[in-house]
Amino acid sequence: MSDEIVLRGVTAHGYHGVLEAEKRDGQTFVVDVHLTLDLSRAGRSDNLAATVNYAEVASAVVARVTGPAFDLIERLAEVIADDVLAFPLVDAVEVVVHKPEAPVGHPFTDVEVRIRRSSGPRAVIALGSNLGDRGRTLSLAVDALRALPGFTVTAVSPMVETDPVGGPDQPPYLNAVVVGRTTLDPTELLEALHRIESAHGRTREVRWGPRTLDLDLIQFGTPGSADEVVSADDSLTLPHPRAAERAFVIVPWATAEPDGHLRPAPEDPRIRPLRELLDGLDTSGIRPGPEWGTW
Ligand code: PH2
Ligand code: MG
Ligand code: MG
Repeated sequence: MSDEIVLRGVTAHGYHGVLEAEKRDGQTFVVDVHLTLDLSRAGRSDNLAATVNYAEVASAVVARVTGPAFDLIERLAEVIADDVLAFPLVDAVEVVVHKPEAPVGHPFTDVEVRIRRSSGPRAVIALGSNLGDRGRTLSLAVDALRALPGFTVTAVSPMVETDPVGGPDQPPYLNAVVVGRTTLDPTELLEALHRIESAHGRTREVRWGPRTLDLDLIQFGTPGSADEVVSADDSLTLPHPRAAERAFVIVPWATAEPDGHLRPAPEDPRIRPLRELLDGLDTSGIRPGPEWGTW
């Protein structure tokens, strides 16, 4: 897949540079952005939601050029690449920052820095809490995921309140699903999830018992594509072997990612649309939860 959107020559005045005069007077910066993403769905549907709005990309670029000053255009290019990769659907980006008025001390026509970054595979994480201040804990967990180096949150579902499934008698859960892109490998991501759980008082005790915070890695990579990780390993089974049967995972996930797909089990050859899984599930134990950001 090699579709691209190319936005060239976005021009704005900024204050990036090592020299004092550059920070004081500023100069013109010109930025080109090449986005790699699958445009076939937008091409078929004629729907802006199926692609990236290049006007929004231009605004993000201008905000960085005119924003807080960096010494290096390498740094400016890097933060622009991060911002662009945070747009849903973007697989990779090339950012070129030109500084045609740079104080080079000799006649020259242009200097540019060109970097290429890829957003890495997709990862789906299910969040649950049924002890303590559940909504606050889930909110803090999403904040921790947003702050996790090597992980970019691309979608967050609404919270749902759910009857407990399995395990001992226990209070109802709040559940949610976060979808992101990551340059971590699955083991590194799982370790990061465990660290976030521990930071919220999670101790690993009764299986399926009550917990302050549960972060489960549901899927890593896109099912059926080269970056999908399928693993029957005991310490990390991918995709999560029970996710397909759990309305408390599929309901919020399908809201966050209406076009999502899941391979129901590592050995299962059939990749199923979430909508189809949803049709076969009993969702009577799922209710709307509180709004995010009430904490
Ligand atoms: N998690 C479990 C066991 N049961 N039930 C609901 N409703 N939500 C959960 O997140 C949940 C559960 C084990 O992780
Ligand atoms: Mg769990
Ligand atoms: Mg767990």
